[in-house]
Amino acid sequence: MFSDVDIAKQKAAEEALKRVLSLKPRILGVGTGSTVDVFIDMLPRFEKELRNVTFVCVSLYSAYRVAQKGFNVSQLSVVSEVDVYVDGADEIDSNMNMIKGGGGASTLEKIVAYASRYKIFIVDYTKLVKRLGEKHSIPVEVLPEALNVVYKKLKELGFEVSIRMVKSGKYGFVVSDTRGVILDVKPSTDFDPKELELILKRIPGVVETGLFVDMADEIIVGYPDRVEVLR
Ligand code: ABF
Repeated sequence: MFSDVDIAKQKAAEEALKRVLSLKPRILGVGTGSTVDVFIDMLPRFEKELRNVTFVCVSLYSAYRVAQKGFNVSQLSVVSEVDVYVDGADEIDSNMNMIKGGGGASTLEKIVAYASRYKIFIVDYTKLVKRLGEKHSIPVEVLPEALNVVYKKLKELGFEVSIRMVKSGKYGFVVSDTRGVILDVKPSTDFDPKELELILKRIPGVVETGLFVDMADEIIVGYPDRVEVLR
């Protein structure tokens, strides 16, 4: 049985696929997460149209899944420009700013988004918020060597901070695909995403943050009975 949220994700992914086909990318960036998983599952339906597309993925997991379906996957390191990027998000505000990186991949997500000419984000309706930070902390990826320095600085700046831990199996820190440690930072209720991004990025050792400001060209919001496209 599919939940309303599952159906909403499917609707958003389907719409994104239509958009991708109409944009005819040569290089397609693919994000990660459960909504993107649905998108990846739909790719074989358009095997003919996508046969000559090169995929660049932000996680080993997505790269593995796209390759398993028989598509061409390239390393991000040999690509400097991406035509279209499709990814999910954790929260989206009314200005189309986002928190991403709940899955720990925000660094590669931001690099591929930055390199992409057209950026499409696909979410279900539960991701829309009035203010960023309502439901999620902001993931901040740090160099392992800088963990304590950055942690202390963030506390001094007044943030609530926690080191992301592996939730199942053995205890330990989550380590990203880019070998960073993730700090989850809870900001004050009232913050300007652009300013906060600058404050965080100014701390040496911070590799990237999950704040995506002015990044989206298009956000496809799935509902159980429709999609809405924000531009
Ligand atoms: C990626 O996957 C992340 O930036 C975000 O944290 C997450 C969204 O996942 P889901 O689609 O499972 O909600 O896009």
